[in-house]
Amino acid sequence: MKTSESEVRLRRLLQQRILVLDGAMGTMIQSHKLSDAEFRSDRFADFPHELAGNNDLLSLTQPEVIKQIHLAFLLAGADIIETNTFNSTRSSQSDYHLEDLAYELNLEASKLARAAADEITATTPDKPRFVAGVLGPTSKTASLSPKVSDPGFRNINFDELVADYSNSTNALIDGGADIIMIETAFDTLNAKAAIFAISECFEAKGLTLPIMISGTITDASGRTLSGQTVAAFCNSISHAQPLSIGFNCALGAEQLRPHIEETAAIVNCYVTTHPNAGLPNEFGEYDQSPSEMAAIIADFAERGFVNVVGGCCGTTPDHITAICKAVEGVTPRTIPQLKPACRLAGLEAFNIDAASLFVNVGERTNITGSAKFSRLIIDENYEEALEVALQQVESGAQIIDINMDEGMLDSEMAMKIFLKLIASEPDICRVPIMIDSSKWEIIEAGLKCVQGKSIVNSISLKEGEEDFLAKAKLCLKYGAAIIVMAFDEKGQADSLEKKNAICKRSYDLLTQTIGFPAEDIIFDPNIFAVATGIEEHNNYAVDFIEACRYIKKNLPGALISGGVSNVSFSFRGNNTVREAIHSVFLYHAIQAGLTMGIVNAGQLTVYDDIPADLKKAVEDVILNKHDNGTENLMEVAVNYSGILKRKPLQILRGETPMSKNVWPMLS
Ligand code: THG
Repeated sequence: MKTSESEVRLRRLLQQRILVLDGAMGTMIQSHKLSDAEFRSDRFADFPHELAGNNDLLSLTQPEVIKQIHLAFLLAGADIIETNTFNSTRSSQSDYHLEDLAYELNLEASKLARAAADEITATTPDKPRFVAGVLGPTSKTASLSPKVSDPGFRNINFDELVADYSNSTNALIDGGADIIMIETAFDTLNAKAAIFAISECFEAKGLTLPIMISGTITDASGRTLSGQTVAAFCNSISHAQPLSIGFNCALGAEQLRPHIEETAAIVNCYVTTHPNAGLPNEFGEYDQSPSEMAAIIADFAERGFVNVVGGCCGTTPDHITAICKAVEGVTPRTIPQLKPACRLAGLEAFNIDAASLFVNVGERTNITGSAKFSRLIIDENYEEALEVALQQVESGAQIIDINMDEGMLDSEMAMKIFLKLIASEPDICRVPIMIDSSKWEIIEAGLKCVQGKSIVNSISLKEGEEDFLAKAKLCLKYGAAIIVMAFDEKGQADSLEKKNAICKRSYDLLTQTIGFPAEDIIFDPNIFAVATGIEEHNNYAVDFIEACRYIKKNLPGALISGGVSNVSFSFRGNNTVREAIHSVFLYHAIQAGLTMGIVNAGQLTVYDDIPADLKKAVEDVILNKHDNGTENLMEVAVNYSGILKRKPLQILRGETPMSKNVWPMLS
């Protein structure tokens, strides 16, 4: 796809200096004190609804006013001006019954800004000016319920937002914008819909523009309206590969300081901030003076936090002039080299890197893996089903796997309902979600309900390369990591050779054909049951463990997962023995490179607590040491039908580096 000339110019400038955005459109419009008749002009003179306050409409009815405001900010020194389109989505314009104007509003606003920028660039060709086409947050939130009594309710969904943002983005591009800016994002799911729409528009038009994303933090807790921390927000939108990430609006520059400082340290793109002119006063106005605001911004610049600065509510051309002076000659922040990591998020960020400890994924919210959960979902007892999820998190699950695959159920509906309900439970949704289904439709429906960065469980080469890569590309657009099963056109890999070959083929296709980041690929080389009495199954655990070693060594950056409870299926009914099998299996698989396991988070037995005779019998089976391992384990197992001593998983979590062999030291 084509990179625009203006992007090349913009990126060159960003390496040289701190760039300046414009200030508030709204404040400037207010100062014109336009009458209702002026808002309407001839075209909307007889429109039967109130239009005063619809600032975006002025791009059509008072284009000169808007252009003059752009010119004033450009003359004040702004390098980048923002289109007057903050509310030009269908969803926001529907408040004025003008949703059908959305395309035209974006188009004309983009043209106006383009004309103003070009006019000033012509006078100072050494200082080119840029137009950022603004996509606002809309007046609705896709991950929050507007009804306190109905937490699963939403007044907008992902698909509606994508359609809305596509329409706006196309118009902004058609009008000549250099940049697309997702601004004042307060619900990350809305922002993710915008990212999805933008990438579809770019594909359709065969071009790309730089994307700037600016979130907003609305209260002192330092979280977005939808409850995410700064780091979680950054992880959840990084798949846009934005030119910049930053924060604007809300509480003013000083209040943004810790968040901008944090952002500067954790994102590998440019950092922006365009705060309000201080905290609002008792009349809801912003009265921080240009010099006061510029002093704070100057400090951000000198500390190396920022690459682009500007103003939001209450800022005037005088503020922009002062900000330009404040950052002139100050070295822009250098983009840090981040270590490779799988950066997931719920309400909080969860990063997995080479130094991470073994990661527990809760398995109990699986309708095929738990009779209890299945009954609750079929009975539509979602309240208690949420308890199951909460228990997993409280017992140490750092991610929860959710599976609703069940023939008797509308699984897609159940997945959507459950994920929306989870989104209202901060004690659950602080962790990332693993969306588990054998049906792509269910996975995709799930992806449209989560604001964080999730894991898709799973995709594979089962239906061929084309289908595999199409799904992987969609995961990139939704912003999800992926579990790739060792499964190809011929079936599930049941030998080490097949596991290795399929994982290698999948890795090469993903990384080389579509540039999928290796850190977001999680291989699952199939954990099958051992000790089944069938001789061909005896080496299954060994093959899995050896496949882990192979992936770790040969597929750099990729992670490894598996459904641990599968391995002990033949001992169903004897939990003591099953837990011992899991513990021994994990002990060896983690050393071989296993990153994470889908486990019963509340019930992992400590390796050292397993009685010696049981441990030996289990180890012989797991490592397939001799032909009569299964018979031997069955004999030993009859002595262990009780409960083994358990330790809270938190202890395990703190002390199990994937890379190191510390399990025996735990007891
Ligand atoms: N790989 C990937 N995803 C997976 C699996 C995998 N998802 C599903 C499954 N396998 C992992 N999850 C479970 C969940 C529960 C059990 C096994 C695997 C389980 N359940 C008990 C049983 O069936 O005996 C519980 C019975 C009950 O409580 O009702 O063993 O391999 N990528």
